[in-house]
Amino acid sequence: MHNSIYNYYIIERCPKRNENVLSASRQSSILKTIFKASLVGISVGFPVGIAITQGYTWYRNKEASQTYHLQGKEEKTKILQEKPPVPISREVISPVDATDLKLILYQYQTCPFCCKVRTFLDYYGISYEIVEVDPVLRKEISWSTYKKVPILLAEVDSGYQPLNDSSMIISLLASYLKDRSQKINDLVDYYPSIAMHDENQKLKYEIMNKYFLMYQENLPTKTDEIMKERQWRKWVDDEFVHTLSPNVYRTLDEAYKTFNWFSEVGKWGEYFPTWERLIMINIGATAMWLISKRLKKKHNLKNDVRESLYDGINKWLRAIKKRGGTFMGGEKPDLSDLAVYGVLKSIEGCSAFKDALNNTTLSTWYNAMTKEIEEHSGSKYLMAK
Ligand SMILES: N[C@@H](CCC(=O)N[C@@H](CS)C(=O)NCC(=O)O)C(=O)O
Repeated sequence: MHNSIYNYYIIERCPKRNENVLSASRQSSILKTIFKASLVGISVGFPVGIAITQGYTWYRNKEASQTYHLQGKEEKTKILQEKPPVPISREVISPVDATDLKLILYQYQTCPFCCKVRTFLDYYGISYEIVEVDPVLRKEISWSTYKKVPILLAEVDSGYQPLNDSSMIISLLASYLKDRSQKINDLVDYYPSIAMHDENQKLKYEIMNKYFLMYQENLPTKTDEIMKERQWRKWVDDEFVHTLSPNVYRTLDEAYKTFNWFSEVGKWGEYFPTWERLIMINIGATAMWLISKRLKKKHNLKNDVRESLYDGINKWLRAIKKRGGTFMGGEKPDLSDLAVYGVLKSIEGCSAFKDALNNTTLSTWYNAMTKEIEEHSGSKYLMAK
């Protein structure tokens, strides 16, 4: 494991890891299914169970029809006048920060999406403050209508602009770094959050253009490279990240080891009361071991889930080889390199990661990436404003 002066190497998983890869609606439907099954089996008997199930389905359909008219509605993230009164957990100060950005990252240290954002910030040598969110109570983000992490709060002229979703955060900041005449709060308008229904008719908000950089007049010439970068970033979110959970919670023993490692590197002992930490480890490990079996099916992973992990890594490495150069971006990492690295970093202490190093040729690219990030190589490309 790598150490660094900034401590950004700490890799954990989301304590509520199910929510990385499983939509909130899917999760609650799994829990409700378990709950319904217990009701049927344990106490009330088969006919009553069917009645409850039917009633529940009717209720869900009714609920869905009530939200249906919201389809297409845009949710605006408003600028906050005041900084939320939440204590900062720690600061990451970069001596090479060439930007004027003032950022607070609300995160779970172990969440792959949060790791992705930190990887981006660290590569470009941008300083930021961190608020570690309590994954059980989430009171640190009670000021936000968006209930997931990461959330990045950027100080702007008129207050504090919340930015939601890791890929949107990265695209927006990358657009800003390319042309700093653009204002953060203006750039937000290019990434509207639109209401739509998922496969379970549950209302959710989808962020438009989240893999797109806003170039304005300075359109890039190498459009094929831009498109490739975009596709790989989407692959990370849509496919690759889904191979992680079933791999780190493969057996109950592995799930416990993973959660204990999260607790250790995430300093849960410091941030959360003992009872909460024990709940997070015990319930978390057991629940995720169970849920990861469903995730394995949902995302069509191979029977031996390690094979799916290696397949994903090999697909990525083959594409780099085909392109030529050390990174997908050639001689320097692009946003897709940072995305793949970010999510892999989040399993660095798990046996799945060690197995991946032993069974693929990942280490060459991974070590080169670690060096780039620890040296904040991206800061070379940023000029002082
Ligand atoms: N698409 C989002 C996904 C973020 C996400 O699912 N985050 C998880 C943690 S890893 C979360 O906050 N889930 C809600 C919860 O923990 O209550 C992104 O890329 O930022």
